[in-house]
Amino acid sequence: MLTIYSDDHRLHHGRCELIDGQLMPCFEMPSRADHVLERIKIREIGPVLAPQDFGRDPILRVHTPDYLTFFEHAWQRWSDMGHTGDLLPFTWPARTLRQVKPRGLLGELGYYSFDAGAPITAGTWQAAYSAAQVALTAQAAIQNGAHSAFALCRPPGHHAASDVMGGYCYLNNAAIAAQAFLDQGHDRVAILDVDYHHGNGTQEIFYSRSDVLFASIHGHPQAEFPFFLGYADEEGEGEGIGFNINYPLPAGSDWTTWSAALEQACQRIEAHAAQVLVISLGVDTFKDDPISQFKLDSPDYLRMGERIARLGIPTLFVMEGGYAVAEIGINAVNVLEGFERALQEVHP
Ligand code: Q9C
Ligand code: ZN
Repeated sequence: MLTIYSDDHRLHHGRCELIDGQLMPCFEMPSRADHVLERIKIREIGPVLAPQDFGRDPILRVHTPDYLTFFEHAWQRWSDMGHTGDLLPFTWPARTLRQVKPRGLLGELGYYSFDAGAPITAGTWQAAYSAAQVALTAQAAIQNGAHSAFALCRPPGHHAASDVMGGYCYLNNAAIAAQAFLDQGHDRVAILDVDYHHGNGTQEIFYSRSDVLFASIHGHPQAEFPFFLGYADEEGEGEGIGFNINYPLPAGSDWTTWSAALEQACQRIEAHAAQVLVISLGVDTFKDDPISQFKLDSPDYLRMGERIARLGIPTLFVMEGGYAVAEIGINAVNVLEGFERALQEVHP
């Protein structure tokens, strides 16, 4: 399987996030991608190529122009004000407040974010832009006939909505790739989000549409980030009714519970007759993940890949979360290896 990877991810390295009343080093760190890349090479998964540059247009198919412009220039504005530390929001237009965009940088940042988990540093725009190009380049490989490809994106994307950042995410790499498939002639795409956290951004982007089926298996939002989206009764709206499907699971869920949801999601994807599949591949479902509460073990990721392969649909894997850095490579690449192994069983 082809992997697309850019060193530009290193340009994004947020300093701190607030945990337990303390500023802790960001869990979403550059070494995550390094470990996945290293494992790709050790296991000889296939070639690793740099992304092409498809420009801003395919990103603008998913994100609003004002959001993109704000994000691109936010660091320069911050640094022009004399700041050197990470740019982080601290006031959001929650209930009781108006959804009106202010003029100053921090007001605009609050308007364009939903939490303080997405720091903007000097290189964040370039890293996120390149991650989107990584996804688009892997998408192009499938469009040109590959059965699968792996977009080793960092920063991740699935919490980013059309004009909102948060949850370590800025540009929704999986959504941008899914939209590119539609724009290049496909009619029915499915996105299966297996990250531990609900893909609230992806859900928002496609919520009123029937061309993209969105299915997500995740920690129940009653008790888990992002808290305010991801319930089972969110089924889509308008044309999109029936094309959004959430599988919220309780803390402590293991492979038995998790794989039952995967089975249901796979059957729904088959019913959609998806021509192409995008996997939002988070491995923060791992038992030793430092910020998550599921109990998947490393061999379970092989089975996950096998089940996905049995759908028989061209599949784009897009890297999302996973914070047990020592095991992130094994777990993510196990999904790819399980996928390829199942294919070899069908076509030896
Ligand atoms: N700072 C992804 O896995 N946790 N995002 C907030 C307090 C946020 C996870 C903890 C978790 C975001 C892509
Ligand atoms: Zn996650």
